[in-house]
Amino acid sequence: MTLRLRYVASATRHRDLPDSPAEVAVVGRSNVGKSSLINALANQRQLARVSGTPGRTQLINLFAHPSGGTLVDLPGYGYAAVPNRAKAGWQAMIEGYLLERRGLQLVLVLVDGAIGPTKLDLRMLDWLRASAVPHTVVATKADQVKPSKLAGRRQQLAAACRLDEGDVYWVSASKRTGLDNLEAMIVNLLGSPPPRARSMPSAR
Ligand SMILES: Nc1nc2c(ncn2[C@@H]2O[C@H](COP(=O)(O)OP(=O)(O)O)[C@@H](O)[C@H]2O)c(=O)[nH]1
Ligand SMILES: [Mg+2]
Repeated sequence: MTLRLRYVASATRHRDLPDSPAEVAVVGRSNVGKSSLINALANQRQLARVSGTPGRTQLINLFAHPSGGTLVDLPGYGYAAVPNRAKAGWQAMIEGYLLERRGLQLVLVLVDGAIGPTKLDLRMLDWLRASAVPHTVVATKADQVKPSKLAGRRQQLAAACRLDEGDVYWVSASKRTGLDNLEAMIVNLLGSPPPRARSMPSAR
């Protein structure tokens, strides 16, 4: 299967992005494989730029599906060489997007399958839970785990994320494994009718 995506726009602030009726966002630390996964799902080599230099994708990148739904590649977190002031800026950018973006249906939190969740991944998961932002964990680079270790690693990673094993998607962008289930889930969300209602403070 192929997720039909075309690049639409990039922005530093989510308010500058075009509206979306239904959106799925990809987050994770720099180098976890966000761009590679989007390219693999779309079956295009250069749709989302794959960078050997972590931390370079500093923009919110928006891609559109024929349904009208959209997919977003968020800037990666946790790149040590970035100055604190820039880190704070990125955090505000990502948090603003996650809390305020209308039409957001689901956040895919990418975790390196070979390494397991980092402290920052766990912090992101805690924050998403506490903020009641719908999310799912996707373990990347499954090809880097020895087949004999995979069953144990699946258990460990899910437990570390405080999830059931069956709730974690495992994918390899390079070997193109595990993509069909993920794609079916994404298409289901992008094709779905307009956004979940956001609860607003009641006017008095
Ligand atoms: N072995 C392996 N390497 C991968 C996979 N996905 C991404 N990578 C590599 O991980 C590095 C970071 O990938 P990238 O997609 O740019 O990560 P991003 O910073 O999260 O967008 C690149 O060198 C990729 O080639 C995968 O499924 N398997
Ligand atoms: Mg990237």
